[in-house]
Amino acid sequence: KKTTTAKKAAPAPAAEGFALDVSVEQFKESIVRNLNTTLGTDAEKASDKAWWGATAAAVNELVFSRLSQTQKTHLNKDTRAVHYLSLEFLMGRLMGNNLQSLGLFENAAQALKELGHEITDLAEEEPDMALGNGGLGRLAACFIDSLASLNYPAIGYGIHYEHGLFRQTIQQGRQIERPDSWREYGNPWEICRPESTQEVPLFGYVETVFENDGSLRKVWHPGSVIKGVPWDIPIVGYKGTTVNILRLWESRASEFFDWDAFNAGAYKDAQGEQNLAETVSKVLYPNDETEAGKQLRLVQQYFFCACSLKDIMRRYKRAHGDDFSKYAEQIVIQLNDTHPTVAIPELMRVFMDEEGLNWEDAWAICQQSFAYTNHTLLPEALEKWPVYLFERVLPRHLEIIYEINRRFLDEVEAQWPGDDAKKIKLSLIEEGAQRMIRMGNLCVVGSYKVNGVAAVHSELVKADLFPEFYEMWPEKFVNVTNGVTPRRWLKACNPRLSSLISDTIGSDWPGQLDKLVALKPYADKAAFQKKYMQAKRENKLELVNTIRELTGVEVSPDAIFDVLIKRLHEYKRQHLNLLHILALYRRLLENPNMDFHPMVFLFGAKAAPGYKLAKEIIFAINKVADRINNDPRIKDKLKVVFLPNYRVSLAEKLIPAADLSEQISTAGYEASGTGNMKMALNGALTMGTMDGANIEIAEEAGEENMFIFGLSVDEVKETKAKGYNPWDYYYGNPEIKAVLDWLDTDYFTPGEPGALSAIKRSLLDGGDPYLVLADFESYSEAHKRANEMYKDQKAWAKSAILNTAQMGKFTSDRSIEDYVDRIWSLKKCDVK
Ligand code: CBF
Repeated sequence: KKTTTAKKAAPAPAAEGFALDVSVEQFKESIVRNLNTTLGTDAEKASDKAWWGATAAAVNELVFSRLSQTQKTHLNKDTRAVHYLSLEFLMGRLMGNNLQSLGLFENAAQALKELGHEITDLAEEEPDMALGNGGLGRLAACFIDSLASLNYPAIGYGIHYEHGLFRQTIQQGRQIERPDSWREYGNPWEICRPESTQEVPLFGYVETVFENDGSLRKVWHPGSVIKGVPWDIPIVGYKGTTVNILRLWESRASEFFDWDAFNAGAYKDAQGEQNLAETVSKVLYPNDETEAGKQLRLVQQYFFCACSLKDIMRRYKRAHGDDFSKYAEQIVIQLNDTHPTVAIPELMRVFMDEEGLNWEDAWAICQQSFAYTNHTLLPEALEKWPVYLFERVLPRHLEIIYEINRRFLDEVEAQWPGDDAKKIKLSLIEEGAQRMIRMGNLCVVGSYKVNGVAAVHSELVKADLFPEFYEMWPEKFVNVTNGVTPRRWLKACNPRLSSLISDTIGSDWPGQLDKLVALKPYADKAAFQKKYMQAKRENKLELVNTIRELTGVEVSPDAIFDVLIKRLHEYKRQHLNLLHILALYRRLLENPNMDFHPMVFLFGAKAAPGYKLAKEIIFAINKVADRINNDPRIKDKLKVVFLPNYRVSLAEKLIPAADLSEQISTAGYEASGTGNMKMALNGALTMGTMDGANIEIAEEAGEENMFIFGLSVDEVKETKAKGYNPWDYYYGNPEIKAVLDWLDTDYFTPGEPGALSAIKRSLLDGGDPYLVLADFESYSEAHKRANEMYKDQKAWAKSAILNTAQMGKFTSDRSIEDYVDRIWSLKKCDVK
């Protein structure tokens, strides 16, 4: 659906000094030519989609030459490179980003205008590339942007899913999942590379061959082989001349069609084989922070790891032949969470079974090549695979894991002689009725570095998750705090604020975000405050239109826009926000003239399809929203909006318009968060717990420029250790009791009392595992402070500016430099 452009259009960004020398006229010529030669249409009859496609083709004309130049340079210089293995890359749209990186956004916008089109409208034609669930996948996208922008040789490897994260619609308040067919009509940004196709063995059995010299050799006889076809997405570095690639593997049947089976009348069998192979890259698993545990998921993991390692090996051998002594010098493989762990035994298998290396040499190379990023402490996200499943799908890998484990347990014995409890705890195999492989442990054993994603999280990784491993190898554990690319998350998504910043302090900040600190002296200046708040207001006006178009709800730009956008999960506590909204509603019903600045509560969230309570929370938000938005008694002082189908392109509209950024996870549960960084960068004040990167945001922005509430990490632990009883809060706080009891009535679901009771049940009978009730009062107090402060627009503007000014640390460029210093040891490689 198209979004009407704002009443007052955003200023065209200033022409970039580094821009390619492509004039508006040349851009026009290229677009019109591509309409004709690439899209097979012409300016008179072309649809918006065709105009968008022609513009993409015009951009590609500039990008592809840089891509081949980058590849030639990396090959000639034989550079060390990072290979970022991730099951998820949540890319969003690419047009705006690519144009920004080339410095040509302004010329392209002008060219399209002269051809009768608004670039912002055409941008809506581009489907989001939603090949990820949430934070982890979006982080991977920010990282490959920064790697290219900083001229580091890097490749992202992932899966070319036919269907990305499901499209969410809301029907009668409930989430309905629909397939996401992002490339139904093709994708102009990708290039198929059939010449680099790989074959991936699966299933079968392992034969032990006794050689004449008395040695043993293992031969894996796979039961099936599938093909991996690579699709390359060019990743255009900001300002730089580097264009790296994101290589995504698509699965295909190894023989396109089994003609013999077909001719013999076994049409179904032939078809069946092909279906199986093509299912592998069919769909992204929609579980965020929950292990899926299904055979297909394991096959996906192995498929993309095996293809990627073969690709890495092909490139390595081109430069070094069979001399593997330089492998770990040239290659670093970053495991984005445990999802690609199987790459470790796979590389061992390749070295030993295919390249003839002995165990010691192969293991030494592996241990120096892999590094692992942990993104969560949640037990349900820590992957474990049943041994029987592994044995069926990857019999040779299971043998290798057993041998890694045998040798590792010898080290444990050396460290803690005779301590069997330690061995049981640390073993790569969890014993029990169902024997399981612990992928996290395998990652730690097989990697030379392990990092968490925010300071507090990295400490908890050492202290709570892997304490014994930390004792064994303290130097392995490091922190790299996450970051976000300021090109997408400020420059492109918030042109009003970006122009104001560039006009005030110059235009270097997108590549050097710490330059924003130069805004600090302006935080007190009335004239700057006015312009800053004006930009925010215009962004809010634009969002008002979007909200109306998407939901029909009318909201006022004068209200405080309170934004909670992230995956739906109990630990993220969307229900804490909801209970507080109910409390505000009650207070307003009791006293409609209460001193209260009007608020609009905005939610965006997808729930994993099988996560029942998360879906009930979405339902409850929508039902409460219906009632509140249509209640004339509260005189529009409160509005609640659930925006359907939350995704990157919707985030780009919400973030610039946010006043308050809700970051309200139970302390100790959100590893880092990155939405918190994006919103603070765009001048929203954080309403947050001392969790994940909120802690570092507070260090940078100043606690006085945020609304901090709730139990700290240690207090959460203490509360739980003492024996937390949510009923104490229910009986101890009449407001909590009233709002929870309200959910049992039919006030929000006429004729259906109890339709929203699931939340109350989980909080009381379910023990409130995420301490929602314990934090309620402090959350409510923090909101009172925020509401009060908003009335003083100058004070608010000052804090908002200070947030923007002090977010320099949270650029993903800094994260990448930290990875380079602490883990990757890469050298920049200039591309002429
Ligand atoms: O590190 C990136 C993000 O990853 C998660 O989304 C994840 O999938 N485990 C975490 O939940 C976030 O805290 C983190 O920012």
